[in-house]
Amino acid sequence: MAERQKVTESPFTVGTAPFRPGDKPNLGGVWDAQPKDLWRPDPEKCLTEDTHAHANGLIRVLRDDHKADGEWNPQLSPDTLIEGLKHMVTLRVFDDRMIKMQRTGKLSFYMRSFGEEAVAVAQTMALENQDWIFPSYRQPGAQFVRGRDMVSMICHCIGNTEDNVKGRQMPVHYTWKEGRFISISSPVGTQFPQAVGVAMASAYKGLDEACITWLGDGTSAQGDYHYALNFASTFKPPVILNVVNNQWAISTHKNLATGGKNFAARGLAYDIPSFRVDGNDFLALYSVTKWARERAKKGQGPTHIEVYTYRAGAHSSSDDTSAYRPENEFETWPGGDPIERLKKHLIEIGAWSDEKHKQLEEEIDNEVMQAYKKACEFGDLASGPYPPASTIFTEVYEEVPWHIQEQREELGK
Ligand SMILES: Cc1ncc(C[n+]2csc(CCOP(=O)(O)OP(=O)(O)O)c2C)c(N)n1
Ligand SMILES: [Mg+2]
Repeated sequence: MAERQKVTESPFTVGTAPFRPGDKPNLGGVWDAQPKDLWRPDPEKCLTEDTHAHANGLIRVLRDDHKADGEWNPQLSPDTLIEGLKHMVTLRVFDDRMIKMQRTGKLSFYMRSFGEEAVAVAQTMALENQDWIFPSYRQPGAQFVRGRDMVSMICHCIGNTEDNVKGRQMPVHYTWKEGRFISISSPVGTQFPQAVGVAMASAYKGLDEACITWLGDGTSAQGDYHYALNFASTFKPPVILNVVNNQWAISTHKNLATGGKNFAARGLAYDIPSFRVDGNDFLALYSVTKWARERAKKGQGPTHIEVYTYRAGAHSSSDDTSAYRPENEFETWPGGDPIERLKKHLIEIGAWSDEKHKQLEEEIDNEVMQAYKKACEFGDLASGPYPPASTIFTEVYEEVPWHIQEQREELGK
C-alpha cells in the first residue's frame, strides 16, 4: 500500500500578521493618498461604478500639514469642529478612567475605543436625530453626541440599581432607547441585518429615517455581513453600512478575515456604492457619512464604507496584546491619532490652542470623576446594591410562559 503523502507545507494560504512580538513594526510612512485625489460624486445620481476609485483609494480631507483640502472638505464651522473634539476627548478620558476602575476591581470588564474615537463621533454628528444607531461595542461615542448622561452610562457598566438594563448585559454593551441607540449584542455582527431590516421598515412607512451600523474587520468574515449586504443590495433601503477595519480582531490579524486587498471593494460586487475612508480623519468621516445620509434621503438606498483605522489599545480588559503584536505597534500607525489630528487642524485655523486643550482634558476628567461618584451612590460592584434577582424574569415576555412562571415562584421560595 502506498504511503500516505506527507503534507509539509500548507495546501492553502493562511494569512498572518506582518509583525509579531519582537519585530520592529513598520506600518508605512505617510499614506500616498491625498485629499485632492478623489472627487465627490453627486449623491443623487451616483452609480456603484462611479465609486470604484473611492473603494480602492482612500478619502482624506486633512492633509499631512493639518490643513483641510479637496472636494470632500465638509466646510464645518470651528464651533462644530470643537464640539466634535470635545466628544472625542470625553470618550478617551471616560475610557481611561473606566479601565482604571476595572483594574482596581470596580468594574468587571471594559472595552476602550482608543485610537478610534473619530468613528462614532464624526459619523453620528453627520446624521439626523431621528436616525437609528446599530452599534458594535466600539461605538459608545455616539451616545455622547446624542447627549446621554454619563452617570447613566457608568451605572450600566457597574450593573447597579440604576443600570437601565438591570444587569442583563455585559458592561459596555449599552442600550439607550431615548437616543435610538440599539442594544449592543455580544454575538458580533447581529446588528448588520437588523439595521437593514429597520431601514426597510422606515422606507416602507415613508419616514425620513436612516439606519447606521458598524462591524469590525473580523466580524465582516461572518455570514451576517453578507446577508445584510445582499438584502441592502436587493431592496435598497436607507442604510449606512460600515466595516471598521482596525487591523485586528482580538489576536487575529485582518489578513485572516479577507483575501482581498481591502474591505470597501467587497460592496461593489453587491452593487452598493462603496468608499474607503481615513478613519482617523474626523472631517473625512463626517463628510462621507453626510454624503451617504443625503443619498438615503433622496431614496437612493445604501452606502458601504470601510473605515480604515487602527485599534491602538487592547481588545478589552481581558486581552494582552504583547502575546501577538509588537509593543507600541500603534505608534507606527501612519494614520496618527484622530484627536491630535483634529486638534492640530483647529490650531492651524486659529480656533484652538494647547492650553485650551489641556484645560478641556482637565474639565472632562473632573466631570467623569464626579459622574463616577454619583453612579456609585446607586451601588458599586463590590458591595451592591444590584438589581433584584426577580428582574431576570421581567420585561422579556408580555405573557410569562408557565415554565418560566414556575421558575419565578421557585426563586421566590
Ligand atoms: C459570533 C461571535 N463570535 C465570536 C465572538 C468573540 N469575539 C468577540 S469580539 C471578537 C473580535 C471582533 O473583531 P472585529 O470584528 O475586528 O472588531 P473589533 O474588536 O476589532 O472592533 C470576537 C472573535 C463573539 N462575541 N461573537
Ligand atoms: Mg477589528
